[in-house]
Amino acid sequence: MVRLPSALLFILAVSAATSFLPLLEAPAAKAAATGTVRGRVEFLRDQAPTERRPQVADIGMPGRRDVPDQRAAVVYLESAPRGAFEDRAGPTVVLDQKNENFVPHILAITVGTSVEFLNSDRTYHNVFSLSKANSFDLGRYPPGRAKAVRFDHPGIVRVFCEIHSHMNAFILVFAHRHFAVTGPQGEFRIDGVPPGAYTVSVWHPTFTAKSESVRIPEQGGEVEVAFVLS
Ligand SMILES: [Cu+2]
Repeated sequence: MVRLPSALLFILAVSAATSFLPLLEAPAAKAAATGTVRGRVEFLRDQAPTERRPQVADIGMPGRRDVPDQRAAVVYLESAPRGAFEDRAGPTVVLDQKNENFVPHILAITVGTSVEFLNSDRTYHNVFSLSKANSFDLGRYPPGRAKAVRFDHPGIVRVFCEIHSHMNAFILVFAHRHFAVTGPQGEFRIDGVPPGAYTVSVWHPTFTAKSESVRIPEQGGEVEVAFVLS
């Protein structure tokens, strides 16, 4: 028979004893329990030729960055859980203008966020929006300058440039923070969701919106959702 060192025997004895006391650990674990809604957004059909994504081999090649990201979608919870409205910090995010494109093409923010429209081009731009809740017109401004707009109302804000008709972007303004813009592979992740039942929806500029029901269990954990847009 293998002889165990006495120190190891002691550890085994302690762990055996504590395993009969699960109640001691439960409160701490329960207080921190939130869940994650994660998954992927895929597309059933191809989009316009402009959807071509930059490849690693293209880095440094001219013209490639002029293609806006046509695959980006926004995934969000339809109804916000309790506590979702408490942290309106009013941050600032940058929406760049590069090679006569808005970068990113799709931006998702919370109400109270200021968006700085930076001009990184060598030409003038004139950013404006006719959206009902958040209309603005920044006028013409030169390279290197930035002008900011604070978005105080939830909704979808379509953004254009008065000088370059092909320039457009979308800003989704949410009344809560439970949303995510999809990554390069269509992946998304919404963290910090309290236990409960939710409707999770996906929005894309040209594809039909979709919704799924999810439930974050009491003990927290990850829930996976797959969207296929057509
Ligand atoms: Cu422009």
